[in-house]
Amino acid sequence: MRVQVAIVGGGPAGHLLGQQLYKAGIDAVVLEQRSQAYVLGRIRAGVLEQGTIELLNQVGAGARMHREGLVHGGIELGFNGRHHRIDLHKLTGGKRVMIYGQTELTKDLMDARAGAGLTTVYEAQDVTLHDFDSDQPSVRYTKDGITHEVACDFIAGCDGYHGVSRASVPADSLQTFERIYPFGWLGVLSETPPVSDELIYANHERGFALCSMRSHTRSRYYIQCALEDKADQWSDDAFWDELRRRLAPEVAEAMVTGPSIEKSIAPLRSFVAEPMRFGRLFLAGDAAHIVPPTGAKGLNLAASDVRYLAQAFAEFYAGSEAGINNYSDTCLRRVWKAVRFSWWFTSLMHKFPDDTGFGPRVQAAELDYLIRSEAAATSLAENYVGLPFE
Ligand code: FAS
Ligand code: PHB
Repeated sequence: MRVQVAIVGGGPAGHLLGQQLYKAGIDAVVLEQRSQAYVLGRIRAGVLEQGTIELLNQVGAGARMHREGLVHGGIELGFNGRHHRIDLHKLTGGKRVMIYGQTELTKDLMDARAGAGLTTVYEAQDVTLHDFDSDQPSVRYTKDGITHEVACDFIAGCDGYHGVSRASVPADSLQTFERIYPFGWLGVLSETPPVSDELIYANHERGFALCSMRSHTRSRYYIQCALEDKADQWSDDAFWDELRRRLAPEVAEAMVTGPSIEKSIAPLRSFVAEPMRFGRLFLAGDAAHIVPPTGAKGLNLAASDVRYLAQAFAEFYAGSEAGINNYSDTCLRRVWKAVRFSWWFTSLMHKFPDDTGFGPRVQAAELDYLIRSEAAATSLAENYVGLPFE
């Protein structure tokens, strides 16, 4: 097989890149190690920035998002037994975010790709990358016991944190930066009406809690948990009790509980690999960076990476190498701002095990500053809705 771009990884980054390239008349193949059902079974992100929404519109995969997604103009900060609304819409001159599950977004992109008759190879095993330091790179994979080779002009490494793409780069060509947080998030999905119209981020002495949703009938809740916790150690009742302990009384009182339809623990880390380009190999999304989900940036950063990458490939085929040469620096300027915001919001809202009285006092001061200063609230708001693209 020969294509212009071989995309490794069929998550949101891979499929969003694939759809943009299709619209630009650039042929590509998506190679995904898991089955389509497995990819769609992973419950992950829920908040889309304006820029991500616009990309889905541009590639013709936004119709169901606009029908079923929930547009939010604010978030709530909970602390000291009360909630305070941050008016995102007012503070950012009219911007909002969309609540629409990553699973749904990925399904819409997969359906759009299949509808256009484009090739995604699911259950592509033993993917290996070759000669990306030359102008004739290739990718090999095994499917049903047969080894296939894809000759291409470019390889897009959209295969996430544990993927093969970043792992294929010689260690001395890569610099990584990491911060591991001493806690995780225990997440529950339930067919229960959300407790609030908007998301509630709660700072509590027992730990962080987040009230989110997927629709008017399906809720997504998280509580900070110990790194050594296992999801199956937490009964549904234990989860609901702990969640309610961390919320204002009137919210806890109003909480509709029910059986969990998904329960999982995600570790929290900040991670950046630099640069994001190695010859004809370009990293995008979680393959290049990871942020703690507090700031709802992971999925949106993947979208902004592939927005720049699709533009860069289109410019290359139109005769300019400026886009591919600037890709890594352009992405990293935006990535580090999102890494900073996610680190700041995580540091503000979580209980740190080794914290003496100093840490919680500084958190309390920052929260008090946020609800009293329009400048402080504006900084949170403009980062949360997504900073402008360069
Ligand atoms: P993904 O990891 O989504 O996709 C990579 C794809 O590549 C996967 O389908 C994988 O199977 C495939 N792959 C891996 N290795 C391969 C190989 N060798 N060959 C072929 N294919 C390969 N973000 C938020 O904003 N909010 C959240 O609440 C949130 N929760 C998260 C919870 C968890 C457990 C995780 C892991 C991430 C979470 N994220 C969250 C971040 C998440 O949404 C990512 O940012 C988003 O999935 C990034 O998309 P991709 O870069 O496409 O990576
Ligand atoms: C979610 O709904 O999964 C979600 C929302 C906001 C976040 C993280 C996760 O910051």
